[in-house]
Amino acid sequence: ILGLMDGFLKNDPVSLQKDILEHVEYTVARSRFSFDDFEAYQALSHSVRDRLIERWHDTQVYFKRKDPKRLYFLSLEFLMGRSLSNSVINLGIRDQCADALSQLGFEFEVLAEQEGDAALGNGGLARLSACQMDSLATLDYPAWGYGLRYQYGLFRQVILDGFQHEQPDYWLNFGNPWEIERVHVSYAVKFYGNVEEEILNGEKCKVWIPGETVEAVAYDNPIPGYGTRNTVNLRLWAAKPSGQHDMESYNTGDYINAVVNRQRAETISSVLYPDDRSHQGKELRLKQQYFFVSASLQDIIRRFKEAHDNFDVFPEKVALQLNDTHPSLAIPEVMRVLVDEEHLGWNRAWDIVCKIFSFTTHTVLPEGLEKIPVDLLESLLPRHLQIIYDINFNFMEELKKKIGLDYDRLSRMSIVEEGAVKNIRMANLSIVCCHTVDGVSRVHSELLKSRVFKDFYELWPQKFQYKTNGVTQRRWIVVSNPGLSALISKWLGTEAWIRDVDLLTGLREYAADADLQQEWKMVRKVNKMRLAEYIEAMSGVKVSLDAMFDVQIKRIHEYKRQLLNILSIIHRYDCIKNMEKSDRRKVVPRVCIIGGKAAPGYEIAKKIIKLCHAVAEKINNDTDVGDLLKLVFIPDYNVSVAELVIPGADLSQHISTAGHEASGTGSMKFLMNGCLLLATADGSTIEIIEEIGSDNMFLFGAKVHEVQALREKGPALKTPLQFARVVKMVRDGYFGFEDHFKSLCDTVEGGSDFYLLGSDFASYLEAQAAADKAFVDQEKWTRMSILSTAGSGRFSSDRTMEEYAKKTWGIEPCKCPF
Ligand code: 26M
Repeated sequence: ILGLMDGFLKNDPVSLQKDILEHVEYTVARSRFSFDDFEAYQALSHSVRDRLIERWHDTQVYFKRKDPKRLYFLSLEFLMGRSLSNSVINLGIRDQCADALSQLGFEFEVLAEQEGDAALGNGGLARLSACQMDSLATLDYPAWGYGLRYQYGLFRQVILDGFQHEQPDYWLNFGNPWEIERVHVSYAVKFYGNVEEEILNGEKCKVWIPGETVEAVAYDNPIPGYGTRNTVNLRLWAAKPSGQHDMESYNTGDYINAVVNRQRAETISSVLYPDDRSHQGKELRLKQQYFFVSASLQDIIRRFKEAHDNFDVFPEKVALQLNDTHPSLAIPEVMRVLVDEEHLGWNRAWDIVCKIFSFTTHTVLPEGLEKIPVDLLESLLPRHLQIIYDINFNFMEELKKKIGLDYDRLSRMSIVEEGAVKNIRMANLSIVCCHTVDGVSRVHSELLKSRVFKDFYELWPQKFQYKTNGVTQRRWIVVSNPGLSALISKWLGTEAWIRDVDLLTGLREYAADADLQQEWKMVRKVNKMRLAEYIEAMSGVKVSLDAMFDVQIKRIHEYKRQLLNILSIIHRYDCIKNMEKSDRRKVVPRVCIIGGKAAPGYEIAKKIIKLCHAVAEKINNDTDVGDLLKLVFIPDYNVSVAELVIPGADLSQHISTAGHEASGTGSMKFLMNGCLLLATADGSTIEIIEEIGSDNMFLFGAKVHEVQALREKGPALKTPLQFARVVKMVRDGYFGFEDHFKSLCDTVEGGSDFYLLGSDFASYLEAQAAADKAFVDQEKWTRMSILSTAGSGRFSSDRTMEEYAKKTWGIEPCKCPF
């Protein structure tokens, strides 16, 4: 072992500098005497990559030797953001890198800014996967992530004249040092064709004769743990033309067309679907799902077979986690492989399937549940459709024995939805076949049990669990807020909280300490300055550092109620305008910051973005109001923008209509950074209240159990006068574009108001006033801020992953010893 250790790359600044210069010359192919920031970033990244590869390799060899039960985390989306800062911090070489660079005349921070985001996902679900990978690595779990290597990530949002436009995110343009292409790890994935019956050893069996083959090539992304050598793998698949592709056309002499058709295979992994709510039953999306599932399972089964020759131990070695229903074709695929290819027989295969799969759902809304049209599945994956029918037949028979011929209930629970278009209900398939169905917060799980999946809960109560989401404090404090990170370590007298986040509670005893308060305010002020500079650069708006920075950043959705926020900003503006000049001194200055992308086909969400710009235009140019109120929209919100904005926020808003946000994870990032929350009692906020107390945040609005009754009241509901007034201002064209905003106003007036903006408005304004009042008392505010960070430990993804490992996956840490 000592001999091997000698071979390791060294991490002192001199060795790092030597490596960086070598990469400048041999990898980037520039002169070591002259290279720019981007080239320096590339060379540095390659030096870090080398170190990642070493650890990755050792970890994988060790896993192979120990052969523990492994977790395979299947997700169509991972929002990794940037990798450089995160990697050097987890490797423990941040300061050494900075030293090495400064002697070369470069600044680490500046180089880190050169990196573009890896945005292979939409929002909450995708960033959650990324946080969980960081925790799995840090906690030494023998885990693998599997996903798709989209060539185009989530679209770039460009704002022209206040309207959102989408531009392609061709993120691989300048190469990606964080991935390792594995040309030799590739699998054939098949589509289309038909199913034939064969007699094998006197028994009838089904054979799928596919019509098209595409090759899946592996790209490995090492994920380093913090304070451990363990480095796990995130394997993403790219589609490449297969050797067997369309030989027919070659033979008929149409060479050019054959090559062109071959190239078309790559479209499968070309683009991420930018919708995070509707499922439109598109063939390409289904192809993506199966492509990724098939390649991952071939890889997993190959690895298993290298060490074992009996599938009965498969459940002792493999746990498969489905991140929502998107990868749920894995279920019929495992059945197909075990029955048709491994010839285990249906019952033995089914027994295995029931032991290996678990499933987490990330939505509350029944319309968010994924369905696949039977026609589509039949043509693309004919054998899988048969298998799903067989699973459903067995399930229906079993169910009839238990509940009798209750046809309503049988048809609600069926995996197959009958109707004008026949659909496969992917959630029902997942619940039937998984041993555990997890929600992402306590209240989410209650809603699943009492509404969305009530029938299933009554049948299998033991399957339904929840693991409240969490985020990684490595990225969301240490990487994004180094000032606060150092301050926390100083006052706790240790950096151990970076691995053991519950230690943050130790800050509670100093919450009122004048020295900590002073230092805490300083750190926050520096973060606000950085944010203010960014705002000015992006929007030209100058903001005052004395104002309260009030932030709402997340995907734009009606249920997340950005419109409620904008309407209350209009109200605030209107109040200031109508105030006596002398009273204006009492107004707490605010900078309202909104950011987020709307799905390209989501018209109402796009109108909300336009309204935000129209209102901002009016307010920001009103010299009468000046610094008392500003509104800025931050374009192209993504992970790296979040890393800048969150540490600089005083107040953040999480104001979904109660019962609609399954969990919410943005709130946890703000909480860790000492930002106060203004929120409804929804999703994980309910659990945050338990940790930090309701008097350390600003709560408002209807509760989950009140929403139904309020909706039923409908038009009879009294909405406050102020609400009608601000909506009328929009309708009457006070901000221009009245024709454009009419349909937007109609969503909250005239008896519709499905998301209850009107009925929550008065209580929202009260919460806003309470926030203003608290902000005036900076000592009190700072204490609340410290207590927020101190109470954030429970919302670490370390805790979530430990719960999954113990309760759902049955895996144990496997720590690489050197
Ligand atoms: C499905 C089919 C086709 C195209 C896109 C999709 C799709 C992609 C992402 C559907 C939903 C998607 O994400 C849903 C999501 O992000 N849910 C959020 O998950 C978070 C993590 O659990 C929660 O905190 C949020 O409350 C929840 O909205």
